[in-house]
Amino acid sequence: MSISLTRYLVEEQRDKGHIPPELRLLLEVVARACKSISHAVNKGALGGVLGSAHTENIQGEVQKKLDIIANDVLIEANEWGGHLAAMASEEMDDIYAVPNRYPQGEYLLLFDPLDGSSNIDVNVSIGTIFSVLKKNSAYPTVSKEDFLQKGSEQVAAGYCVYGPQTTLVLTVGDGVAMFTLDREQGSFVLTQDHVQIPVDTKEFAINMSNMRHWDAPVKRYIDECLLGKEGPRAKDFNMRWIASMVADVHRILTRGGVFMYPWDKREPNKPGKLRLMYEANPMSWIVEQAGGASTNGKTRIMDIQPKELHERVSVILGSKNEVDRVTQYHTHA
Ligand code: P6P
Repeated sequence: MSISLTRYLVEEQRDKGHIPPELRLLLEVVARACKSISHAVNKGALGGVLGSAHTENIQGEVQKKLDIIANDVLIEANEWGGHLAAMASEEMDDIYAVPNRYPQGEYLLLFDPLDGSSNIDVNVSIGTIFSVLKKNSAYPTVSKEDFLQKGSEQVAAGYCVYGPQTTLVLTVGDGVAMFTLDREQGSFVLTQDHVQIPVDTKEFAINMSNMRHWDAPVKRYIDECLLGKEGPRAKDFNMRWIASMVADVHRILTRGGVFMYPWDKREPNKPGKLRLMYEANPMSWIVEQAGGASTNGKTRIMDIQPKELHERVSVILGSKNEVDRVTQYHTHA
């Protein structure tokens, strides 16, 4: 008997009391939006959705057509439901307050609507990452400051990877569950519950072309991996880099590994490339809920107090013993 996402969320709400009805309904809407995005992604060239939109986002990155389509799908699916006060997106400079014509809710939804978009045109897995916070202030209006909460304040986090399968991965604080899209039924079906990341691994994910720019602790860790059996680790390592965080993290959730996008000397005043609020925080909660760890090399990512909505962070996440080792190289250099 297969368990649908709806049934999983009803049981998390009704039987376990982990989430209130409003949050359950919000997550169902987000999942439906991911289904629509998956449909658009799967059309590819046939849907005229590939290529550049010839616009830039706040990150100064050229937006792909599908970046904007995915963003619009999430906004339009979520703005009328009455669950949200506002949304924030990698693709929008400022927050998007729910229009006055709709009821205001108590939740804040943050997302990277289509992460890994450099892979869209070459048919490599991409994904949507989302994070849910509660609007704590009692003021009727909502501001950017309402979003600036630590990752430890999240009430739900997830991603949807658009690959050979479309798989939604979710945590509401009761472990990590994976749901695969059954295209015939049009529904997400539970395919793995209580996901656990092996604490040890022989696989690392990093963009090796940046090696000459790395800080010493990162260089030490990767050099030791490359020395393999002959080196201090006394085992050979494998390397993967999909350049799509969602796909790399999904592999790590499935078979272990360590993912690293560390600070480097190319832009020394930037703490890293990845964004804290809607990439690192949701992925960190998922990884920790699956028994893994996630730091910026020195600090638990979910303990970082955000100062800006689009701030970046250095990310080391995955198999606990490897993340602990990389962190130790930074803190006990
Ligand atoms: P690079 C995608 O653009 C992204 O934000 C992450 O999904 C991915 O891990 C990283 O950037 C890839 O960066 O520098 O290797 O292209």
